[in-house]
Amino acid sequence: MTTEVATEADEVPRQRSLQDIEAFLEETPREVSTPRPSASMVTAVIPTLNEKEAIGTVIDELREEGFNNIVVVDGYSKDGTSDVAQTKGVTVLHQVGPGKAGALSTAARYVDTPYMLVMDGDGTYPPADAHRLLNHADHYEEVIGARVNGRTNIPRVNRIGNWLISTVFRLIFDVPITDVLSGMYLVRTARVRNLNITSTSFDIEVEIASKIASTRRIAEVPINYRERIGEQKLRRSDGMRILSTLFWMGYYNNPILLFGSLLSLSAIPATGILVYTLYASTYLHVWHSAYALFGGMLLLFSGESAVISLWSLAAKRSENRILTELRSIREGT
Ligand SMILES: Nc1nc2c(ncn2[C@@H]2O[C@H](COP(=O)(O)OP(=O)(O)OP(=O)(O)O)[C@@H](O)[C@H]2O)c(=O)[nH]1
Ligand SMILES: [Mg+2]
Repeated sequence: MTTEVATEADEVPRQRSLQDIEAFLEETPREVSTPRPSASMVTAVIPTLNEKEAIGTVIDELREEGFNNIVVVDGYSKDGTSDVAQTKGVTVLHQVGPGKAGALSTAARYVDTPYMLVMDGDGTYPPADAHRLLNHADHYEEVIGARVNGRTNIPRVNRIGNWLISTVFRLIFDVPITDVLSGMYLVRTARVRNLNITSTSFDIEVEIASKIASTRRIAEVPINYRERIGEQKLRRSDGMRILSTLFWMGYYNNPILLFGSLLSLSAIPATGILVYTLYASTYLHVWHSAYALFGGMLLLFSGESAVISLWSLAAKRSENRILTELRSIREGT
């Protein structure tokens, strides 16, 4: 007799909503009443790629704030970053798997505290602000530090890209997150370990947040952002990769919304065809009945697609409200 074994691939988010509801209903009350974690329950995870200039200061500042569990996950830096980190007496790992995503997957397998505080090794995120994240750790699986003060330290192109991605993220997942690409966030280690991460680069933040957003246990608090020390590692091509990951996460979360929105874009060629037909009829005195029919049908089709995508958005939001309501009943709030 053969026994069917469910593989990780079987659990890809196709049935995510049902799984989330089941997971939610199975949550133990013990988890709900977890007190604010102390710094000893947190491991600061710092992914680094050639951050020799800043890493020493980042480690010192973390210790000053009481974070003594520190893991630097190095991406095989050539500038001696790992040597500097080792001299500071912290754990240094060398990542398995590509990009920043590989570094965080490696950390999740290693870390043995309940929480991971992820932050860049470039001196931009003040460790003092990490306490703000900890204050909310009992209610959420992920708390993001939203870069509210010092936004001018984010390069202009990144600021625009970040705004665009966060706006689309909010629309798809219906959670109040304004800085989904922030490099500083507190997350439950077990949750990251079980996420079945598929990102390979800077898209890791969007992947973690998307997967956690479906459980409604994600929040953000304002933090400060400082000038970067050393050279930026994020490239333009990373922006495209982040968008593509967001596209797939959106597809798994609400495919009707995604395809409905894309199909409703057919309103653009439809309008073009109809405007031309009108122009030809008025000024050239030629009537293109086939164009008029095709343009009209395309416009009708895009209108229907828009209605369907709005309907699916409303349905998803109702589902989210029910989940939130169930949670507050469970927590007695
Ligand atoms: N281990 C590892 N770390 C990486 C890799 N790529 C980037 N990092 C680190 O990830 C962190 C974020 O990279 P940054 O270049 O700061 O990217 P960013 O924060 O989006 O861009 P900035 O606005 O310039 O800070 C930094 O600490 C990098 O050193 C990688 O491939 N492996
Ligand atoms: Mg950075």
